[in-house]
Amino acid sequence: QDDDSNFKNYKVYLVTDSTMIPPVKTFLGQVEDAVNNGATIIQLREKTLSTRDFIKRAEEVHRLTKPRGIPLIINDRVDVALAVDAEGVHVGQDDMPAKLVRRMIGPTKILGVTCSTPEEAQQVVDEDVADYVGLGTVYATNTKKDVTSPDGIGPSGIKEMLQVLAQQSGKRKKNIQAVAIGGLNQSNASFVYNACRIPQYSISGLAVVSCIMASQDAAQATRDLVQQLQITPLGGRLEEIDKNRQDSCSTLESKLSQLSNSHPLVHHITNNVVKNFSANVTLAIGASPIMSELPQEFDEFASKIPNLGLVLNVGTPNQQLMNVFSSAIKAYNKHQKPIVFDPVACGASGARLDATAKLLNTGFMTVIKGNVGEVMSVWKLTQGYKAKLMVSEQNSDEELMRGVDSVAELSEDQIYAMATDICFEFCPVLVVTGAVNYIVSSDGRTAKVPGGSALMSMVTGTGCSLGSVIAAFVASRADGLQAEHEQDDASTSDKNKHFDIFACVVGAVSLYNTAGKRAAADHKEPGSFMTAFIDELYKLTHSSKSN
Ligand code: 3NM
Ligand code: MG
Repeated sequence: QDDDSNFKNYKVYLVTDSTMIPPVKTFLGQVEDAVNNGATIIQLREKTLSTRDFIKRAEEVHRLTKPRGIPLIINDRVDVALAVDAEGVHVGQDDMPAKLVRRMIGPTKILGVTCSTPEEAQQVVDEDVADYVGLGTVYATNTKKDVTSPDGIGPSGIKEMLQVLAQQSGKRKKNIQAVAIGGLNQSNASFVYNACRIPQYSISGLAVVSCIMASQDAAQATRDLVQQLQITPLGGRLEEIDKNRQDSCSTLESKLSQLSNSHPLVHHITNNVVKNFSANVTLAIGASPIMSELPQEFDEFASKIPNLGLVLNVGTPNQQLMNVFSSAIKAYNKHQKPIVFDPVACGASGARLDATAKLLNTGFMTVIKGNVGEVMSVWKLTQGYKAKLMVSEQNSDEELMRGVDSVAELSEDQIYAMATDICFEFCPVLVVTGAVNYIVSSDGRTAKVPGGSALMSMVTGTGCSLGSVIAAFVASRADGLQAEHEQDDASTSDKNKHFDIFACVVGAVSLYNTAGKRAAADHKEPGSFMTAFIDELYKLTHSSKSN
């Protein structure tokens, strides 16, 4: 019963790639830094080495892993694995069939199989020879070119496969472990690790390539990843939520000084109607706007500009813009810079909802912001994997929505329930805008911020430009989504990046609506309200300065 291989630690799974080592670093140096700083299992993946060089490299890596009790898995090449007596083999769907590999390596070596669909996962369950599966591609990646789903399948796609694995229990000799792979890094690790679970089954770890192998500091990169995987969410189920825990006034004050000290740059890919207004709002709060839809410069922006955030607003969609959105998501994810996603009118048509789903699975969104109608549409996308549950099982969320004929009828509890589902699947922090604004985080925190003024809905752009302010606040953190350990005292338990993002978002929403309220005090018509609103944003963000 106690099969040894089931007790391997898959939590921090490094897959190597010798083609992306930064200059002055060495392949073995990167691997050594990883195994000395928390990597729990190593897969040697070489696509171009000669057999002789592959074996030499495998021996070198094995000398690093074996004394530390870290398993070495060889990708694809059963012969190389046997030659160096590695601890296991990993095969993809085009490689040697798992059954044959098992026959060749014997019963005790570790065997892993890549799966991208529930059908492939089902086959692994039925064959009953693998110890673990690598599930992907979670988010779009440049590391592997020939993946089955280049856009990514997102946590929901992973959960569909977990559903299949969950049905194995009792039928198999040993439980199959699962790791998620594709586009994962320090900025999304804790989110994805916690999002890729269903009540009966959780992933055991994350597999990464570039965020360690291509890092200038592989040791720190590994420690950051380990730290992110230690974050456990507070629970986040509705009944456990303390609905008013966050004090939005004190949050705003501390976040305002962060904002004015950092001069964030907000890159907008937004709709044609609001570009000018969003740029003015961004300037008013002391941040800088940049408008670009040229994918060729996104990577340069994201890699070089500090305190950078992206507003991705799909309000005036077109075919070409979809590619622009995808490129931006990939670049900002790669460099771990924040994205505020605004799914404007995403429920307007089936095509728009499909496009929204595609973007949400292409990469990790730091914050999603929408009105109740948009949030309801995004919520529908979270129900995908549940549709595959057996009919006999109760679907409490369907229960939740039954009887709701219009958005206006949603109760506060229903809004929190939808928001929580979305935060478990698509983003660490969600903002639901309206007469009352709800901010919900995947770690279970929530805040409620009163709306500014009814006049705000009379000025086009006041909805969308909240995205600019949120992006500025989130980007004002010292270094985007990275380097949290440098600002925070290591002794506190609040090392949760999501918490800090949450606080930034609460600050942004508070500022925005306070400005709206102040502007409405003296201006009762939309035109003068609009200019007064910009003035109030300016005053609120510049008054505390001592110049
Ligand atoms: N397999 P990175 S994606 C090796 O989907 C591999 O099966 C994948 O690299 C799959 O962490 C992938 O740099 C590469 O995004 C993942
Ligand atoms: Mg392969």
